[in-house]
Amino acid sequence: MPTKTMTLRKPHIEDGANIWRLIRDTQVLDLNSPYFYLILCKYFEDTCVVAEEDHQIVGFVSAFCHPKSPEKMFVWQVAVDDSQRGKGVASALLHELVKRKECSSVQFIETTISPSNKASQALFSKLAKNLGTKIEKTDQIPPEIFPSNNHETEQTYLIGPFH
Ligand code: 9YT
Repeated sequence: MPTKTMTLRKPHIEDGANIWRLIRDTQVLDLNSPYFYLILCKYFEDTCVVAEEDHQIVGFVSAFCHPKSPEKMFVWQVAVDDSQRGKGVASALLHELVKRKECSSVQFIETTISPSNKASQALFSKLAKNLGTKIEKTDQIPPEIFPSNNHETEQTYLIGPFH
């Protein structure tokens, strides 16, 4: 059996539909509109990473630099297909992002994670450790400001400084 190789690369607009399917199938992340993912791929490709195996998208991370504080990058969603669990794909996606030349002036990562998403909390704690920096909880986005009344709190985490 040949060993499958995974490619980590920037997304392009044609990936948007498959990224939308990947996010939908996680059943954990907030599914945005298909057009949202197309636009992310078209305009934010420098801060998004796709993991591809056998021409299938099996992982995705979306992020953007704060418009007013470009040294801070907001990591929006990290998604890995169920078939890839336990292989370190999410961690590889984040490390790929941090080492991009376009992200060389980034010193902090901000992200939000729901209290029930322990896997994502562990992922970002490990990232902070690997980058030799700290992770701390900052503000929260409370359930009552979402349009539906069944959204969990989004806890904000700040990782850094690094680089
Ligand atoms: C790091 C991450 O994937 N956070 C998810 C934030 C939010 N619940 C969403 O967009 O799914």
